[in-house]
Amino acid sequence: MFTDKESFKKVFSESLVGELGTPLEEATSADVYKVLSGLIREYAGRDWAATNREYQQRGEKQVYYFSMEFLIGRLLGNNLLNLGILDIVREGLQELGWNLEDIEEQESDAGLGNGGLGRLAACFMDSLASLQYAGHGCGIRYKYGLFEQKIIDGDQVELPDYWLQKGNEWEVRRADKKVEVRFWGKVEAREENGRWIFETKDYESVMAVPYDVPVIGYGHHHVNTLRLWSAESAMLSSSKGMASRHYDYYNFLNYNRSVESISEFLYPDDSQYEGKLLRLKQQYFLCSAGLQSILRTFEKLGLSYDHLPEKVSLHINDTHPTLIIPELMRILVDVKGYSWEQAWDITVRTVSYTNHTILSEALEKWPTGMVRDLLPRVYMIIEEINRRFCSMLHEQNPDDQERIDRLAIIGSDQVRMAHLAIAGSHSVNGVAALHTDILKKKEMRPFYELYPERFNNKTNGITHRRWLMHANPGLAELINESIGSDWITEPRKLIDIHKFSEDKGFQDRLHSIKQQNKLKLAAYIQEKNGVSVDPNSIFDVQVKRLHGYKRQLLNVLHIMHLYNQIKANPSLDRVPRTFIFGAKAAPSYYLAKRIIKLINVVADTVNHDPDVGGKLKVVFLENYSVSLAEKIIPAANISEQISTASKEASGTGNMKFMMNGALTIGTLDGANVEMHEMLGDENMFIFGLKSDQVFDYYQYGGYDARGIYAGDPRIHQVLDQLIQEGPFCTSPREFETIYDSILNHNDEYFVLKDFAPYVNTQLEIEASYRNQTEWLKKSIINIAHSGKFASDCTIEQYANEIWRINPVRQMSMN
Ligand code: 26V
Repeated sequence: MFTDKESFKKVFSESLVGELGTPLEEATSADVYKVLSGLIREYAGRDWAATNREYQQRGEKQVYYFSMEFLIGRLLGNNLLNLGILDIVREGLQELGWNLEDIEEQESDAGLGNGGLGRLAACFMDSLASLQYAGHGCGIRYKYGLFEQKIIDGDQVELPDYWLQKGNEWEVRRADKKVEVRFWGKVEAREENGRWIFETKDYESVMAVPYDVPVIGYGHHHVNTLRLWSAESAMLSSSKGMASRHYDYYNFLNYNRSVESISEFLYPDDSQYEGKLLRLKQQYFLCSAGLQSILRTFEKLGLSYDHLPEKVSLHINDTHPTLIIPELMRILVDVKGYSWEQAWDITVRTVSYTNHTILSEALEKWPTGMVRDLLPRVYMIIEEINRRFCSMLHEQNPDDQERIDRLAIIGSDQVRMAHLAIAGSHSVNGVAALHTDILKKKEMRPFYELYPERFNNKTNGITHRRWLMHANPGLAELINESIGSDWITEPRKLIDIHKFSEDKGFQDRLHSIKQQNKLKLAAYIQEKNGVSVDPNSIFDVQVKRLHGYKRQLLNVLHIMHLYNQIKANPSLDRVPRTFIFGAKAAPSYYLAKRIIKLINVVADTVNHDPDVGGKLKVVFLENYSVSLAEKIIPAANISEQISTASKEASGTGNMKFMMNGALTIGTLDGANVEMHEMLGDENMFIFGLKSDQVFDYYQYGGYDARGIYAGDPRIHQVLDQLIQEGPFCTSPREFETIYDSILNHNDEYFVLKDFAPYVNTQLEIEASYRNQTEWLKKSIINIAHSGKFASDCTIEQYANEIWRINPVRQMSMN
């Protein structure tokens, strides 16, 4: 369509004028965004169709990544980058009087995820396409993404995120591919020719309509599909829909409302499981719709279902899509006539599962009554899976009923989704070495003993295309000039910049790139928060969901302590710091919301106290999101990864900061452990309890938060400041809940235990920052080692070790 700047300008101007019917000069940024993104979608459209044709012709094995969340953010910039036309378009627009960055700002973030799990799915989509794998996403097109956060008087207020308001140029509605999903009803069983037939009567029908989003690979013509399902009333298209005996007009209206609610919003919790019927409906909706469309495609190959595992991999992102297992069993047994044993063999060989958390409160357990009512036939199948699983355990060990009860898939009137996922898949992976180790040795130990060959590790990764090339073009350019551009397709080659770690020229340029990024962020902070921050101060950043185990509180208590020190001695010689936070709290997580308030109160006090004299600034940036992350991370000097050891399964923010040259202060948790193995103590600031120590305290006791409070005057002071009127407390007991969580609930996350080591490590950081040559050397070494955490490497491992697929190099290029 266009191969150079001039042809782009021509095509673009014509489209703009043609679509708007107004002269070029009258177009707004929003107009330009709309026309440009439509044009790019069309531009990629031919490759998309060609890729799909290729898949059909070659019958290559297809991977389907099922996830309730895809936190993809904005697409325009990354699509231009992957198509190789970013420069042409930027320069072309410039000459027409537009700035590409301003145009990109017009796009709403697709915030269809809570945090790490959803963002991982998005990075994986990018890597699958860029490595030319036949891998697709299967998710839900929520009308409302994760809530928009406003900070009002220091408190979080949640607003609906109607991200589709301005339309979505990237998606294509495929009404021709819609499928029916059935809920409720009664199962009737009868025997026919010696076979049991199960038929569900009086069910309620919902139509699932797919919206396809192209996933454009980097540097070639490979385009995969992210298929997002939307729920629609079945009444409009046929007489199906609600069970007919319930029909009347008011019932019809209720039915319509209940159908549309299925894909209405994303559940905004990321670590607190609640047995909500609507959430269960969403999960089955995704599994049933996704599976039907996949099997339709499979059937075109004309093979029997015995071949399914050779042609299809179904991967489930956490337990949320686990119903894919009984649903596939239902289709194979009830519809395709397979025996239970054959169907089970096919299912297990087709499905694989990733675990993302060991937090017990996040483990999904659905009340049996709810599953039985909503999905009667699926529930019968789960019961049968459970019956056979338990009798297998019984055969192995008839005397150990306790073991059977513990491992059972159904127990205490609940369906335990993790147990079902492990029993029904051939691969179970954790997301960082430590996490997988904990799964094997502790959390899932009996399952590991049962199926050792199923367990494996796949350390998370991030796409360097979004998180380095797009977010930090200056740094990408410096790397290109120093070692060439091979790292772009082979990110491990980033290691080649290691040889520049002591190179003055490289260091100086890295420094000036970081400074420019900091200046840009400083301008953003000035605009949004009205706070002026010193670009020469250390930008110390903690951005992630707000949760007790992530310990934003440890960070704030440290800031309060620094403030107290400066107040006591205003001439104290400290390197100026800007503490930057971004975090959404689950709407119902009261303690987390109090911590947001505390950060904002501390910010207010610190930023306005003349005694502090610019040594400290604290900024809470509202509405943390993918696009905001792209602004913040390239500007960071320090990355805060300070979770209670053992609790953060992997973390992926840690990798993004590392790739952008920030140094990490962190605990030995999640993927920090693997970062530390590569970087060593010199290039990473490790502190605090190790996971084994944490487990020991939980198991044997011996931790006494009050003792630490009594023994450390710094801690005593900051905790008292939470409940006494003073610089951080305008009304007494304002932060009593926080205070209580530490002193009256014995500090579940060991904030006080790690406080002193944290303070000391922050002092080391300061000393280190004073020596810029040493600092820049460490920063370069961090970037050099970050290639290991590119999601391309992670996806290669999934492809080789779990899915067993090869890249599909296109035969016909146009
Ligand atoms: C749980 C729930 C429960 C109720 C409603 C919505 C919802 C949504 C998500 C979750 C699961 C949260 C698990 C999760 O996000 N784990 C994170 O996964 C990242 C990617 O593997 C990893 O880097 C983080 O360490 C881990 O916390």
